[in-house]
Amino acid sequence: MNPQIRHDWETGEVLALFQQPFNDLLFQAHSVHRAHFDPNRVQASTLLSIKTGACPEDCGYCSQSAHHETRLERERLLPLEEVLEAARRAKEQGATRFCMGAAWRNPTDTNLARVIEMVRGVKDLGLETCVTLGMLTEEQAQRLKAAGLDYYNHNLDTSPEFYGKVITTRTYRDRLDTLDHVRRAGLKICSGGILGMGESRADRASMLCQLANLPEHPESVPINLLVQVEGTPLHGVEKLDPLEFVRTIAVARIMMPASWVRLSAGRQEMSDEMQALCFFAGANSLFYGERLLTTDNAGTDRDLDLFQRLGLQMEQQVQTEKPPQGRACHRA
Ligand code: SAM
Ligand code: DTB
Ligand code: SF4
Repeated sequence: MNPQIRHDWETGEVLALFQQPFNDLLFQAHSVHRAHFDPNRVQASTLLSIKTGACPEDCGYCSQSAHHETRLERERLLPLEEVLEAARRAKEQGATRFCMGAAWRNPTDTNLARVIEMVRGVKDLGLETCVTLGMLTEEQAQRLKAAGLDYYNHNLDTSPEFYGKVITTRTYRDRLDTLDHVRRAGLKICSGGILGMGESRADRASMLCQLANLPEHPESVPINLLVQVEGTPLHGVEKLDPLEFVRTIAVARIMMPASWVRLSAGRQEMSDEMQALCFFAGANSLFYGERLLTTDNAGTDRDLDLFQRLGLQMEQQVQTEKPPQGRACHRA
């Protein structure tokens, strides 16, 4: 067992990490990062919203909640071919994982069957697969695993203490239960949260404790900066100090040394310098492509320019596309 992989974090000691001088914190986080990863590599996932809007949940940050008056156009579950076309484009652009998101409280078994077809198709293109569909039963998680799904994304979003100020239609316990079902099914977990919702530093520390004290650390930990969407209750909330965001990335890196810390939503608002500090502090994966789910992402041209200026390499695609079924595979 690796003694650096701890599951017994307490909020007080995490706050002490946060409170260090910035340079000390970043030096510590970067040292941990180097001990576990190539510091000049980033993993890139591309997102697609496969079912948009009209969600029954009331998440205060979300453009897709039916409880808020946003300008979003709702869309039914996309046809398989449209999803595969987007996945092919993502692969051409260099993403290694394709992440499909649906605005559901939980998938029905009929909808899950359609998502399973998508997972199979994307996997056959030689991409890693991730889906985020809301709450799952263990049986549904097993069906996704059997279809070849690699990751399930389900965020804790914030601390248990702040949670009730953001979401009322689903409990923190519901989220932990879904993570448990996903883990029992043998899937990899992508779970993190959102910063800049008006939470305190103690809330950020407490959220990271929840993530790091799970029985196993999530393989991927997305740290989102709130994208403020007009019409949502969190639109207009006071913006987070960018250096506090960097500190949170650093603390996440120290607490979950072997996890991929994902610099997630909100990069469009971040300066190049802020992103560079996040990569130094231990962020080593991101969402890549022109769109997140319903909002704009930092564009690929800007990203490629930034990677080039920082000497960062994108993780390479390792799998190759499967040959069409029914044809023999001849080796040269
Ligand atoms: N409906 C599913 C669910 O909530 O589990 C999956 C999709 S949901 C959009 C995935 C995650 O995206 C949320 O848990 C939240 O952390 C993040 N997210 C959604 N809207 C966001 C926003 N405006 N800014 C930052 N992150 C956001
Ligand atoms: C995650 O933590 N962030 C992504 C992904 N997981 C599904 C979603 C970000 C959504 C940002 C707002 C939007 O585009 O709707
Ligand atoms: Fe629905 Fe997910 Fe948005 Fe919450 S975050 S309103 S569950 S789509």
